[in-house]
Amino acid sequence: MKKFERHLITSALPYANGPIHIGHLAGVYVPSDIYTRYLRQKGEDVISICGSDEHGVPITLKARQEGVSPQEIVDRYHALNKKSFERLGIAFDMYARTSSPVHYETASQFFRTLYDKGEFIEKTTEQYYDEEAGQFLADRYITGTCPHCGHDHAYGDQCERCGTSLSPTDLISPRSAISGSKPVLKETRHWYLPLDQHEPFLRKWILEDHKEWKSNVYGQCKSWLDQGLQPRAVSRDLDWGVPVPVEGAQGKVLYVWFDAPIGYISATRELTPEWEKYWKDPATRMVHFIGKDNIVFHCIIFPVMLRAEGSYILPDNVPANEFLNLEGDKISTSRNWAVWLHEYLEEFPGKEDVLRYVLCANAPETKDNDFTWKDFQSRNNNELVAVLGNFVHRALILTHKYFEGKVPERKELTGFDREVLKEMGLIRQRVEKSLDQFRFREALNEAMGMARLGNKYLADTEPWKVFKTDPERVQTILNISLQITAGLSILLAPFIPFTMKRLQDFLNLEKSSWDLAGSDHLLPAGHPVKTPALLFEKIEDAVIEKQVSKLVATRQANDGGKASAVPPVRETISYEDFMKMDIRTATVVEAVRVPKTKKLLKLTLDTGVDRRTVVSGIAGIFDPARLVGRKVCVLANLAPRRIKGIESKGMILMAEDTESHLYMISPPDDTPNGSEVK
Ligand code: B3M
Ligand code: ZN
Repeated sequence: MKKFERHLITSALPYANGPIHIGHLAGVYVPSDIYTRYLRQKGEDVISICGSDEHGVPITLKARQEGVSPQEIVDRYHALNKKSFERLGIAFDMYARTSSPVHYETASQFFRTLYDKGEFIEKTTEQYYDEEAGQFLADRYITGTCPHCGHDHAYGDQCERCGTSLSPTDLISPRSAISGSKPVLKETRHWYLPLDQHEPFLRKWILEDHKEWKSNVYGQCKSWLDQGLQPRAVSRDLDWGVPVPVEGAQGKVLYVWFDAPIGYISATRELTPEWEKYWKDPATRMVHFIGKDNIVFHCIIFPVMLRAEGSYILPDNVPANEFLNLEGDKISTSRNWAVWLHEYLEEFPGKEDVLRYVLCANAPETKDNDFTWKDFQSRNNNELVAVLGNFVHRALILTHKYFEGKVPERKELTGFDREVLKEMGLIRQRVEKSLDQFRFREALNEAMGMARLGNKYLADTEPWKVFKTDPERVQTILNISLQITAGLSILLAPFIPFTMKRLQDFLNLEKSSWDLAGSDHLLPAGHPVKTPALLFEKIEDAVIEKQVSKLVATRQANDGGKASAVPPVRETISYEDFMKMDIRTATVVEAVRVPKTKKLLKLTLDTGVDRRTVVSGIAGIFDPARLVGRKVCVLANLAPRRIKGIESKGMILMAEDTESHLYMISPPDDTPNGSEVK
C-alpha cells in the first residue's frame, strides 16, 4: 500500500425514509466501522463520515404515503438511525444531514463552480408531467413496464428486476406514482454533466490505475465504460432539495445523486475547520464504503464531479458489497421483510456484538448472501460462546485458581510453546493483510483462529491435570494462554468492540494498539487480572423461534394481501386495439447469456415466419440450455429495440405474479410455429 498521511472513510448516506436494517449493516456500515477502528488502533489519522440523505424521491414519496411533510419524515428517521448506529457501536466521527445549512451552502457552491467553469451542458427535453398533480415525474415518481424484461413495476430510473438503468421515456405504458394517471410529455430545461467527455480519463483512472479494486466494482465500472457514457441530468423539477443556484431556475433542485455525495464534504466541514486537508491534500486516502447499487455514483459520477471542480482528491478505493438476503428472500422495506436494527437493539440488549459478528462472518463480500436466524444462533453458540468465550474464561479462571489472579512467570519453553507463540505473530499479520484488502470475513476468521489456537493449546497441555505434579509447567502454560487472550482482545476489537473492551478490563490491559496484538509479552509476570464474567451467553431455541415466527407472520400477511395486490384490470380497449398485437407461437432454437449481464438471455426463435433474435430478462429463472426446444409465445410485431448492442425483435410472453415471480406462457408442444394467438 502507498503511504498516506491520513484517511477519510465515508459510508453511504442512508436515505432518511426508513429505519436501518441488517442489509445496510452487512453491506456498508459494519465493514466501514471495522476498517475505521482498525486504522485508529494502528494510530493512523482517520475520520469516518456519514449522515442522512434527506433529499430525493424516496423521501417525498414516503411523506406522501403517510400524509405528512418530508421534513417530518427526515427528522424522524435521522434521529432514529443516528441513535441506532451509536448503540451498535458504529463510531462515525460525524453523522450529518443533507438538510443542514452547511450542506446547502456546500452543494450550491459546488454546483455554481461547475456552472461557472462551463462544465455543464444545458438541454431542453420533453419529460413526463402529471397534469392531475401539476408536477414533473422524475425517477421513482414514474413507473411502467420495463422494455427489456417486461417487468410491470419498473421505475423511471431503474428496473429492479433486470437491473437495467432506465430513463422515464424508456418505460412502456408509463404511470404516475402520485396519481396513477397517464402522464403527458412537457418541455423542461435542465443541466447535464457530460460524462462522455470524461470517458478517456475514467478509462485510465479506473481500468489502468485501479486494477486492485474489488472485482465486482471493477467489473461494473468496466461494463459502464464499455457501454459508453451519456450526459447525465443533475437537476430535477421538484420542490424538495437544494435549489439550483442559477437565475431562472425556479422550481428546480439539484438531483439527489448530485447533492448526496457532496454530503460527505459538508459533513467533514461540520466536523472540523481543517476539512480541506481531508479533501484536497493528495496525501489523504479516501475510501468509500457502499452497496453495489451505488457503484456507478461513487466510481463514475462523483469522481467526474470532483475532477471537474478541480481542487479535490479522488477516492483511492471503493469497496462495495453485494446484497444480504433474509431467510432466502430479498430484504424489502415495503414488504417489511427485514431485521430492523432498532428492534434488534431492543430485543437483544447487550448483544450488539453478536449482530456485528454474525453480519461480518456472513458478509456479502463477493456474492449475495443469506441471513438466517438459525445461523445467527449457531454462530453465537458454537463460535462466540464455545470457542472465544470458553477459552478466555478458562484462562482467567485457572489463573485465579492457581496463581491468585496474577500472571505467572514464564519458565522453560517447549517446542509446542514456541510454535504457539510464533503462530500468534503470524495470525496478526494475516488478519492485517485481509483487512488491508477489505476482506473482512477472512480477517474475522483469521482472528478467531487465535481463539481456536488458545483452546487447542489448553486442551493439549491440560494444565488442570499437570498442576498436581508440575506447577511450574502450569505457570508457563497460563502465561502463554494469557498472552493469547490479550492478543485476542486487540485483534477482535474492531469487530466486537464492546466485548473486547470488557475483556481488556478483565485483563487490566492498558495498551491496546494494533501492533501489540501479536506480541508474546503483552502481560508481564505479576500483572493482576480480574475474575471474569462470561463474555457471551448461549442463545436458546425459544429466542430464535420467536424471531422466526415474527417473519412467518410477515410472510403470511404479505401472502394474505396477495388477493388484493393483484393489479386491477386496465382501461378497456377495442377489439381492433387487441388485433394490432401479432402474437405467434415459436420454438426456442438457441439460448445464450448476454455477456456481462446477469439477467439477459439472447434467444433465437423459429417463429414459423422467420428466425429472429429476442433479448429477454429471464436468465435469473431459466437455464439457457433448458430453454432450447421450448415452445413460447412471442409478441412478433413489437418495434425492434437495441439492448446491450443486440437488436431484439419482439417480446416473449410471461405471466407475472404479485411478487414478481415469472411464469413462461408455453403453448402445448404440438402447436405449429407461427400459429396466431388470439
Ligand atoms: N442514499 C442511496 C442508498 O441508500 C443513497 C446513498 C447516497 S451516498 C452519497 O442506496
Ligand atoms: Zn427489466
